[in-house]
Amino acid sequence: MSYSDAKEKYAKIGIDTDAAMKKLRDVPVSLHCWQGDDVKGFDTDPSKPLTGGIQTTGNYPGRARTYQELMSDIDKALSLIPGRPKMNLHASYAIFEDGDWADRDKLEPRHFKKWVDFCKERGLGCDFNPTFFSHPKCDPLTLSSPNEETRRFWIDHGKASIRISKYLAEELGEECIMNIWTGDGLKDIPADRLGPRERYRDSIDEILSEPFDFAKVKPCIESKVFGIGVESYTVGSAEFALSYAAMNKDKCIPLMDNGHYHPTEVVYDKIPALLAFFPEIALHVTRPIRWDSDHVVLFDDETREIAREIVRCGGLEGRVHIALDYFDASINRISAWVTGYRNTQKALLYALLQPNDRLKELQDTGNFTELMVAQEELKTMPFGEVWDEYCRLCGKPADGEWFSEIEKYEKEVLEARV
Ligand code: RNT
Ligand code: ZN
Repeated sequence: MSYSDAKEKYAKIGIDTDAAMKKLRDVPVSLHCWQGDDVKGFDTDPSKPLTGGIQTTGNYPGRARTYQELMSDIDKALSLIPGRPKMNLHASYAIFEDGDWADRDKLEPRHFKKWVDFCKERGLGCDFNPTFFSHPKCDPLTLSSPNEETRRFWIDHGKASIRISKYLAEELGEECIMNIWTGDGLKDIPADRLGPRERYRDSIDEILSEPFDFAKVKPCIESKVFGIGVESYTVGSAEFALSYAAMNKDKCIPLMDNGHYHPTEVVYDKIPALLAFFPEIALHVTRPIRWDSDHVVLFDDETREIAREIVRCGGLEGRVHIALDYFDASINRISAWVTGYRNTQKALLYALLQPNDRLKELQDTGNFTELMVAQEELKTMPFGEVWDEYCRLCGKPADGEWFSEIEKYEKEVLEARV
């Protein structure tokens, strides 16, 4: 079957494949820099383990160790992904040269100048994340610490991050989503569950008192259920994060990571629940296996359903900010980036090729028999042809055409990193 045959088949159920592809090409999806180096960053000792309750597993050779290596790997990934990528940086990826090291509370926009140049040369926007983990001042609490000096240090880091996010947004001419996530929590049964949450709330209040234009910088609050080593109590729980965002709608938005809920909870159902109240929400798309394991995103039921809700709820019109968040150190890291990014694009394209108005009408008229038949038949539509055409339109390789590039890069570049 050719693309034109597929196009005709979709046209018969009222779908304009060209329009779907055109729409997807304008949707920003953030590529997370941290898949390239196992979330190590450049500001602390890379031999130290990650903290904050997150974990990378595996030791596949070729991890990027410097900003030059990381940028080169990102370039390789960018050459193999269709769509409209945007960078997503963590504060720990500040670039220090000539002894210009600064601790996290003292970071300045200039430490991200090289990233701005990188993004400008490639026409990319950039999102940002303060880094509240993997640092000697995690006691292990940060913004919720009872130690005032520690808490102050992290508030200052948050404020510095707002200034950096402003710089990124202004320089690159695209809004910067700035996500606040901490791994704050306790390993064992707490004696006080309220105190840390009140301090966390007050700390975010202070961070967001740093002036910024909400049209350019979008602070987010990301919740979590638990982390490794902090199994008994998470300060920034779902109720905490959502309540904070709901009470501060004029200056922040909620962020849902689909690895951060109990295993039978699904983020796709939470998307419309939140959109009934929030003008905008943000997502971290990941693949949790039994826990927040951050496996590479696949073209699986959960990802497809997330994409369907984004599309059906008008999320592509700027209401849902999409970012990837996973880190697998057990396979070629560039392939991990490319596979997850392409699958996210695939899921969005797949969602754009659904006759949503017709399906909704069947639901609203109580025609559940036909709704089931229609939804099932959609699954065998010739989606692959449209996907390949989309890759071609974006000037990127179709399926079956990109993996040899990864193998070549591994041989020529990654294997030399010893
Ligand atoms: C951790 C959160 C958080 C991080 C990144 C590195 O569980 O998902 O978003 O993964 O900030
Ligand atoms: Zn996340």
